[in-house]
Amino acid sequence: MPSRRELANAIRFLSADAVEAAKSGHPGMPMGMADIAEVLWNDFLKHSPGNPGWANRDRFVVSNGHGSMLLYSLLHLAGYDLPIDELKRFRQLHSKTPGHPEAFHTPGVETTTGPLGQGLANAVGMALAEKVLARRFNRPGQAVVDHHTYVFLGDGCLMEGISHEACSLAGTMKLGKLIAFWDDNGISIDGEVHGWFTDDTPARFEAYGWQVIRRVDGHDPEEIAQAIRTAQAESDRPTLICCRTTIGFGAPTKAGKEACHGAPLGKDEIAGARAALKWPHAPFEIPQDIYAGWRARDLAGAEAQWNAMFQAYAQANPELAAEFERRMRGELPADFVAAADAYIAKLQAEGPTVASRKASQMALEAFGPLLPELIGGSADLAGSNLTLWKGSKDVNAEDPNANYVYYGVREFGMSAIANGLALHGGFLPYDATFLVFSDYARNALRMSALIPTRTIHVFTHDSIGLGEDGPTHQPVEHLASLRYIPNNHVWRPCDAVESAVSWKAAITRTDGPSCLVFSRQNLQHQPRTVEQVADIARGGYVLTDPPEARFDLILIASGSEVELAMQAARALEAEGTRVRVVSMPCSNVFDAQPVEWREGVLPGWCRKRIAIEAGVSDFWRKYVGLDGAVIGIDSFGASAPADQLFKHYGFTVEKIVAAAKGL
Ligand SMILES: Cc1ncc(C[n+]2csc(CCOP(=O)(O)OP(=O)(O)O)c2C)c(N)n1
Ligand SMILES: [Mg+2]
Repeated sequence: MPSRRELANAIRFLSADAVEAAKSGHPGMPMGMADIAEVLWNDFLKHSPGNPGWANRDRFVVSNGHGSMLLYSLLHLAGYDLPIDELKRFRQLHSKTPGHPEAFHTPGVETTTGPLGQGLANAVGMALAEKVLARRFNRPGQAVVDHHTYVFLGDGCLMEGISHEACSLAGTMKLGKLIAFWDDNGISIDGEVHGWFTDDTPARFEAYGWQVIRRVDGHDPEEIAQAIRTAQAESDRPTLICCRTTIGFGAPTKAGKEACHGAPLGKDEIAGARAALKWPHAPFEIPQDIYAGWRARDLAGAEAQWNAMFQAYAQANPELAAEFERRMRGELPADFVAAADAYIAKLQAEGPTVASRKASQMALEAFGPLLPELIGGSADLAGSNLTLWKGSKDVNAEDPNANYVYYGVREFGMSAIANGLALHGGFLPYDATFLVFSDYARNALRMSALIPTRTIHVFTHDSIGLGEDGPTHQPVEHLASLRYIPNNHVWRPCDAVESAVSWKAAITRTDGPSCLVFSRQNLQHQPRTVEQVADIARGGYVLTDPPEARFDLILIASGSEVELAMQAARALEAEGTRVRVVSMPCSNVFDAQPVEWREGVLPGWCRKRIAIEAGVSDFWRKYVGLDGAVIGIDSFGASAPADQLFKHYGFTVEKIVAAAKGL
């Protein structure tokens, strides 16, 4: 039987040799954290290499994602479907081993990491998911949901502000099954961290309400194992294990130095490490006894035990078991779509004139009772975002149906935690803040689209229409910039009906996130035929046409500007101009429609077009072309009542009529 050090050295050399072959990558972290990973994976981690989607597996996140080769080595050695050839193709096009770990790309990778600190926040979301799901589904003697969330992190993750947001909340929420390993190696890219990172990290985490295990030798398997046992014994507080390590452990001249953080070691240095660590094997050659050592534990037994338990559980609680499986598969209840459509039809008939943020809350009231997987929250703006509905229950309360997180003022942490909730499975998360503060959450929004996760980001106070709070609170460039994130769907509905449709679209979407953008002020209901109600889901559709077949001009608008476009259309009609009005609640979805649809809505022969949106004008050029005009805002807003602001910035019937005449 190989020694623990030999098992860990397999990680070290797979990592260093893969980086060498790729001529790029990060050998230092995998060589430094190899001993910790070896103990965690071989003695503690509950997982199923042949069944990476096993619902009750421990979650393992590498938040310092530059150490991706550590994870790929672990997955390979433990027997996941990641052959050695994929490690040889580290960082190459279409390999299973991209530069940083990518979820849904490599079996066993739980989340996409690389942007430092965010994996840690995802892990907080996963631990929260475990806790809330356990309360809902576990029965005495049948802990269907009962696993840990382990996360590796580096100095960089701790320097990032998001680590404060996420870890502060994790302490408050008492996520006792979250266990974090700090790679305390004193090094980041620019060198020894004492010039830029001198926090008392253990004291900081104690202040958050965490259990902190100090001064663990990250190269001593016994100390590591003892720390993990102590961490597991704590049920209320998350645990931070502070592991002193040497970056690039084993490299003769580069160990302990930033030189091995993010560059190949080089031929001589690797040869020196082979000699120092007594690893005589050629690159990518792993002796059978090393593989055997990595696969010695009876993992299948634990999974079989769980399966047997789940079977008994399902017999005793068939509905609960079916519901658990449905939620973990991420499938909606069978009756959801029909119920949503009935609600939307009813709204169209009733025609309420409300703020779209209010319409959003109405949609939550209608859809929430149908969706136990819905888990909401807001960054301390519940009363403004209108994210609470009658069924909302604080996750901190001991309620089996808890479904609401008071995130506090932590936008970035919130959205990254929501992504973690989605990744864990069993939940459909929505989060919320003012649209202008989407910037604070920005990279987590990008990550929802990239991973991708089904996360719903609610943003209210969508324009100068929020009024007196002024330019700091008035988004201008945000709508366009969110639309530019690939795979992101940004909905800005014009009334209660479009609001409900955008909620339905976000809920039924399976391959990415949606941003739902709502107004503070009331928005007038728009009349529609049954067909037009169905058209909303296309992202852009004809809201009104002149009685004659032909029209002279197209007005395109979103959100609060749609009613203005309708008023302008009537004024233009009175003067003899025949106008089509296009409502464009989601340009991302519209752009993905077949050309026939897009051409049907915006026919090429009609070059007289005006787009109207209280945001930057450039975005709309692609729809109006050089012959058209855009009425937008290309400066910051101002503090004043909303109706005065709309006038001041030219959102008036007169301005639109004048623009039409100028085409
Ligand atoms: C948000 C973010 N900023 C910057 C980077 C670039 N970056 C990658 S690793 C790193 C240094 C991290 O230091 P540490 O976590 O101590 O890693 P170690 O060198 O110890 O492996 C930086 C700045 C990044 N990946 N993400
Ligand atoms: Mg470091």
